Amino acid sequence: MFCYQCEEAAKNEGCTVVGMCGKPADVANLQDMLIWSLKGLSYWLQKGKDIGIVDEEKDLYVAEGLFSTITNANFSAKRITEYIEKALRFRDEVKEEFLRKYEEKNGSPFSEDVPEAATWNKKGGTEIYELKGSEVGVHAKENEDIKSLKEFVTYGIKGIAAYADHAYVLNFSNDDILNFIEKGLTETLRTDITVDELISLVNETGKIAVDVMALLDEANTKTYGNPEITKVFTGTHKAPGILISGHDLLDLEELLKQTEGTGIKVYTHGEMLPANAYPELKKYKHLAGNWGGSWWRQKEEFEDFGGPILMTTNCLVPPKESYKDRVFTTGLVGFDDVTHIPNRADGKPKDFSAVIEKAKEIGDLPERDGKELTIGFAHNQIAQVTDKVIDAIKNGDIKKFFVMAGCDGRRKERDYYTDFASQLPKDNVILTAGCAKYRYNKLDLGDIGGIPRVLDAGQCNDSYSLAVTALKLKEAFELDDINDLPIEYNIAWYEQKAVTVLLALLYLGVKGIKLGPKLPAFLSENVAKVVIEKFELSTINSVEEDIETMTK
Ligand code: FSO
Ligand code: SF4
Repeated sequence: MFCYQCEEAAKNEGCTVVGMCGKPADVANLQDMLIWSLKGLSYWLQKGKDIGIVDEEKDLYVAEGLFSTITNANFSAKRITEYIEKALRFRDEVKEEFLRKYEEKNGSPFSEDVPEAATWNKKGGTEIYELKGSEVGVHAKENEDIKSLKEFVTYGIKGIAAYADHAYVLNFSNDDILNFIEKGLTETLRTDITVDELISLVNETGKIAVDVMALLDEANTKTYGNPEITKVFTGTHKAPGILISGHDLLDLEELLKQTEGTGIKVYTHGEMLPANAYPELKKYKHLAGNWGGSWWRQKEEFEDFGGPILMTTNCLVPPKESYKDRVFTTGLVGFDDVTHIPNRADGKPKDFSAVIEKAKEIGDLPERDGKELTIGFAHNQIAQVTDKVIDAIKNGDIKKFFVMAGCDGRRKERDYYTDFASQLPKDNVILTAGCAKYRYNKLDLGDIGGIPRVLDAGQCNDSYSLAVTALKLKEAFELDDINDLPIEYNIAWYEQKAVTVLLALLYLGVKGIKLGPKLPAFLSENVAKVVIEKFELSTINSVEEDIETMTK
């Protein structure tokens, strides 16, 4: 195996024996094989589109397959093998249809050279797939910079795929986005692609990243209303309870409907916290609050919670035996020997009765207190106080905004973000989104004239909200350049959705971003140099140094 897609890559080079995330070598190789198979499928889907063949089910499958390879989503060799087989089956179906129609149309058979991923066909199951995956994965022989740029695009596309899938389940889709996913993947199969072509593909990935976050924002707000300022309880009540984690709001809504009137309370964990601010979700009174912090604390927090836990998307840590029987996965999440709730079928909701039964069987959770969190500062809510914000900036009450969006992670060096937030002079406001917030959202950082000093816009995709806020301020101050605003960016990354968010910000022209705790291992020296120079990107130093330079 070789994997360097996340911030935890061993020695900041890559995991080679087992993932620091717990991903075993066989699963890593199978995921590489799945990505390669999806590239082959994309190749034929793109060819098909050229002659008018459209297959929405297969378009969406490319996104779903990619989503399953995001860090901490799926650790099951069995499930990934099934996904590979489906990808290969879909690939061959679309290929046959294309070849037939092409010949009908042109009077002669299709005769272009095709990449190996589009034709490879060796029966034999998991072992053969693992072997092939180890050949076609990241360490395949290729120029370092080309490889780096191809992976940069692929990881950005993985995040796009995840966000597109979230929007799709809420019935919001955009063909251009799904088309770009396939185009981008197909481009990475080219052996003659140049560095310049790949750099423009990276840029285009950033554009589509903005589009997909806008689509998901529309999907979430049209389905569940605009988030509103909400105070969230962080303890537990004396009643049976279910903890739900991940990013999928539809799973939460269906769980809330199925638990209504049962006496069971539902609590959010990690990236599900922002759900508490949506009117159409908070109307369920048994959506009782949030338990715990960000994903990496789950071993202790799931243990302590006591009730069943439903994982709807990535950010699963291999569960401990002590609570494994209380963990349920759904969607693209997978772990062997953990109960999986199947997908919706025939237009019916998912059936969460197994989770509900578990909560009843366990019975009451203890009554526990917890600090209240204030959330819900998405762009619509901030727009309502724009005048107040502008006045506060003009009269010097607010000196700067610090966008501290992104991910949290388990390494000690991330204490930097807690220290940065607590030492930041009191005339600065933090704008956050994603699970990075758990490093400072329980600190008492106060407010500036009623504006809290930590404004939480939501999940990592709601970084879009922060970009909208920045663009609105740019307009209000009649500025030509977004970089002239009193906004600094100190972003933390962990996995591929954060790569997508970063690409979106770069596409929007944001310069001078600090990315930490360190730069991605997948950026080769030359590629890192280009990104650093072109976008004035840098990584973090000491808290004191960074506060001094950034508050100037
Ligand atoms: Fe965090 Fe995990 Fe949302 Fe990521 S929960 S680390 S960027 O998946 O997706 O923010
Ligand atoms: Fe290593 Fe991250 Fe890949 Fe897991 S996802 S194997 S921690 S680089």
